[in-house]
Amino acid sequence: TQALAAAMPFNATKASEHGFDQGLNPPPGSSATPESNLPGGSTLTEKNASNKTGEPPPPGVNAGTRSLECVRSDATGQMLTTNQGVRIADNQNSLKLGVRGPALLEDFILREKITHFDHERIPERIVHARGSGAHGYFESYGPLSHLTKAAPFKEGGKITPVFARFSTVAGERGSKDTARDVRGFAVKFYTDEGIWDLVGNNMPVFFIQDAMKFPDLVHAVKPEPHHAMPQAASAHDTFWDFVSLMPESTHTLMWLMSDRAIPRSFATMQGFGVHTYKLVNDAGEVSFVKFHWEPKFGTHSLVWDEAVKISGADPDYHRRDLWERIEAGAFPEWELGFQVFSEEEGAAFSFDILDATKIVPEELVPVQKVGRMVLNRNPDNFFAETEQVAFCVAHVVPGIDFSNDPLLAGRIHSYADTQISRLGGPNFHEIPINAPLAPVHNNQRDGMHRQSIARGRVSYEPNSLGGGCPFQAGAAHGFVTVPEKLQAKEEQAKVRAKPEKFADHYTQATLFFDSQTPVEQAHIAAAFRFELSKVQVPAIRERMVSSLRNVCEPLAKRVAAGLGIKTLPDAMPKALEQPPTPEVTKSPTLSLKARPGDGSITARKVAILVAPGIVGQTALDVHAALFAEGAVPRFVGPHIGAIETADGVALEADASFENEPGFLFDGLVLPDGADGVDELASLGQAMDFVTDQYRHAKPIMVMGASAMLLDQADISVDLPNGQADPGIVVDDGTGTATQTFVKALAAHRHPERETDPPVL
Ligand code: HDE
Repeated sequence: TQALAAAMPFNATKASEHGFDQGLNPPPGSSATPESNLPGGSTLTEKNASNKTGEPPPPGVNAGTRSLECVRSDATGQMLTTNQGVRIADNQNSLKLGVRGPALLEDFILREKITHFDHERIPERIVHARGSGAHGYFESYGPLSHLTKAAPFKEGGKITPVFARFSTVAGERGSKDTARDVRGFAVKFYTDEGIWDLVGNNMPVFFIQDAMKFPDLVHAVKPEPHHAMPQAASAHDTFWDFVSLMPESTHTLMWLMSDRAIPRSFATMQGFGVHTYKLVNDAGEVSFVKFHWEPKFGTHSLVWDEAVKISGADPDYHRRDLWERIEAGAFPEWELGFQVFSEEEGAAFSFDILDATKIVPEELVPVQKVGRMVLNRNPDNFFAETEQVAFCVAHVVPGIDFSNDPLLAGRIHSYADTQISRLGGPNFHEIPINAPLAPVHNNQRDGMHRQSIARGRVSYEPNSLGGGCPFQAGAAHGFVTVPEKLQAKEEQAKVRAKPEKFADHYTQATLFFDSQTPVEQAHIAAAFRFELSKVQVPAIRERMVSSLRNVCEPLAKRVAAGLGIKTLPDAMPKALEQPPTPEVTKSPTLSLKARPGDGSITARKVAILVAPGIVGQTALDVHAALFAEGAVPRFVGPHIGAIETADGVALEADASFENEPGFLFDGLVLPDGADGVDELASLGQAMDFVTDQYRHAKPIMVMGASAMLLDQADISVDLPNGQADPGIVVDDGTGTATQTFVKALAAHRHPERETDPPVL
């Protein structure tokens, strides 16, 4: 190589022009090579020492944040400068001709500051504008080489850094977190072989079957164009007009009206890839796969009344929860599951695996757990990381490939395209949060905001001037699209049409409804009633009821009764009168009851009510016991700060009835001490606290004198059927109450007592 170099007429200081190894890197010390571009820079051995604290990292490895190190800035102890690095002497006054004179155009410091400010917003995402993200890692359980050659699954224990973002869909960037909506569940894997984005939702099905309908769906659900209302809500005419005319959306509507649409937190949601994807192994063998994320802490939801109240008291409820869990070290965690089936198996199913409005029931194809994801680091800067992260369905790595799902096809196009206007050009992959850890070399050049400085004069391929570099990786190393057998000749015509099984719009909607518990079914009926009652055009309400008659007659009747529709409209004509017989007619795993999680109370928020005159010691004891179990107990009183206790024990209220009302907590402890309890009983806000906890079916622990608070709130410790309410734990002094309460908290909610909504 040296000899060849010497023989060629080229500038010796630019050896890279000729692609010689030695020339690819600058001479030692002449510049810093970004660590992420070093060969082997993607082997993930580095400890994630926190730049914020300098402390060793929490358990887990997170090399994904490493490439962000070179762009993190910290102003501690630094002087203020312009963007050009010129120190600013006075940041209070613009430059004027005399103290009372006109401001001068010459003031480059003022103009730079204001100009930058004028442009500091970027367009929000068209959908999923409201969201929150965090860093973490994915750990593979075992080698999956028989299924896929994808880098994250190469060996057991393999760690791949990730960045995950959760979102609502319809609301704008500043809208509330607890809207009734689908939640986005997007994960960026910084794999050794490039970026893999798994851009999913917290529901396994979607409203439409073909990308052609996506702009219509989004226009229908977004605020209506004439008056820009309602914000972050599907309860309006245009949404229900559209979906009632699109029976393929019925299955997803059942999910949207279910408790899944009002999650308790991002950490307690399932996630789904939705589409069928392909896995490819080294031998080129293909399996079909559905991706599932299963939360360690269970799948839990809010009730509607609670969600409505929370949206007023804390619109950042989910964002705050995610942030606080991670800061507290109660790291959100999910297991990744694969449902794997062959092409032949898929072809034999009663539904089409290319139809995103269908699930593959777990009873038909079990979910195998292949690894876990832990989110263990909050971003340093929301804009730089969470806002600028760009997920793209087209980002796949060798070992993963697309199916022919027509909805997926549109997505493969849309995501990179939308970033061009949202992030200002085609170089968004260079923004640090989006940059792969794997090295990037190609002949793409220039464009707005280009960061990398491509060396040499070659930007084309084939070339000889660059020694042929960068060269094709070939099938052994590069991404190869799975070859697919051509269809039978008669199916090869170019058509705008759908396969026949796509026309079965109701079988799985019925499967979902029939698999829910009676309480969950009541919530679904109530949600339809609420949403449709907001629709002003009666014909739309009736059309929806006529469609529901194809799902479940009693559901249709219940919704109709809730809307004051006396005579049921005729059932909507079906596109497919005789759909294939489904493999399963009940799938218990679709109910939240089947997804309790690990039984822990990690990160559950518990309010311990306090007021002057309560017994301090027992309150502190419960606090300590709950804290030891991983919960987040808070003393909540008439005001924050010191509270005088009956036994003289020092106690500080963390929150007040007005700054953290009852519905923000997962459980409630009522204290002992007659004077304190009298005080609580006299306060409307304290009694609302108790009533909301009961009404929302949350656990309540009652100590000593507090029993009278239940009486005053007209709360029975028994259920209507006479059995003891398992969610109300009365401390009988035997010392077991706290443990019983912990179990009641782990169950999350006690719907046995629920009369809200009333059963029709
Ligand atoms: Fe998206 N979707 N989508 N989507 N989607 C976007 O991309 C789109 C669909 C999902 O946290 C946009 O960067 C089309 C299904 C998530 O940044 C946009 C179609 C699923 C996120 C877009 C769909 C999703 C998006 C807006 C039908 C679940 C947020 C901003 C053909 C599997 C990612 C952006 C984040 C975001 C297009 C349907 C999930 C406009 C065309 C189905 C989680 O490109």
